[in-house]
Amino acid sequence: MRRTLLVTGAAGLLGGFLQRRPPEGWTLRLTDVTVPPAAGAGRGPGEAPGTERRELDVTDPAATAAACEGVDAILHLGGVSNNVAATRDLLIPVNVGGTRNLLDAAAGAGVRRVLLAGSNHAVGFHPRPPAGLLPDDVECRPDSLYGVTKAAMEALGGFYADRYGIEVVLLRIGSCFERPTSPRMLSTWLSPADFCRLVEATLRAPVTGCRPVWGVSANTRRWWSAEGGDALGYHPRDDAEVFAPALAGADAAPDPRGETVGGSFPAAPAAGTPCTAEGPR
Ligand code: 15L
Repeated sequence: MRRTLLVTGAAGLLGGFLQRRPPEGWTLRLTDVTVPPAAGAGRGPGEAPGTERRELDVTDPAATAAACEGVDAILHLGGVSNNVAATRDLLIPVNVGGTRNLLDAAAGAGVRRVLLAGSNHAVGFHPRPPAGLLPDDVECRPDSLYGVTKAAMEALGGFYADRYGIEVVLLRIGSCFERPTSPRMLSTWLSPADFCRLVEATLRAPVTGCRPVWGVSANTRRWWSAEGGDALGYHPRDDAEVFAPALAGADAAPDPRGETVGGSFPAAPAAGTPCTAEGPR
C-alpha cells in the first residue's frame, strides 16, 4: 500500500529535486506558502502517482495540523534558507516557530517519522578537521542566526522524539544544488540525486529517537563522515570532484589558518562591532 509523505517548502529547490525523483512507494502531499507548481521536466522518473498540492504556512498551527491528517511521514523543507538581511526577521518565527508547530501537529496526528531539513550551518563554527572526518553527531556550533535556528530545530526534534516518541532524522545538509559552484562545495556538495537517495533511505531505515546524519555526496574532498548515512542505508553515488577541472580556484592550497566548515557564513565581526548574530558579511 502506498504511504503519504507530507512535504513542506515543496516549491523550493529541494522540493523540485524530490518531485522529479519521488521516493518509491510514497504519495507526495506537496505544500508551501503558495500552492507548489509542478517541477517540470528534468532528470529523474518524474511525478509520483496521486501527488497532491496544497497551500500551507507552517506558522499557522491550525493549518499545519490539518495538513498532517492522514500522513505517514513528513519531510520538513519549509523555512528561510539563508542569512540575508531581507528575511532575517523571519528566521525565528518561521524556522523555529514553524518547526515547533509542525512537530506538535505530527505528534497530534500520530505521525511516526519526521525528517527535518537541517543545515551544516548548525555546526558551522567547527574548524575543518585537519585529518579525519567530522562525525554525524558533532555538537551544535552555529555560525550565524540562520545556523542558530537550525540548531534550535535540532533541539526541537530531540524534544519531540524523547517526549512523544516521534522518530526524527536531522538531515545536516551541505550544499544541495544542481552542481558545485565554489571550491568549498567540492567538499560540501549534495547532488540532487543523492538528496533524493538520502530522503528515501531515511524514510525506510529503522530509527529510534533523534538521529543526525550528514547530507553530503560521496565527495573525494568531503569533511563529513559517511558512517551515519551508511548505517541508515544512505549510499551516495555522486562526487563533486568531476566538476573540479572546470571550477576556478579548485586547486588552491587549503587556508593554513584552518577555515570553519560553514565557509563564508562565520565571518568574524571586527573588534568593537555591535553583535547582531548576522554571520556573513
Ligand atoms: C545552507 O544551509 C543554505 O540553505 C544554502 O543556501 C547554502 O548556503 C548551504 O547551506 C551551504 O552551506 O552551501
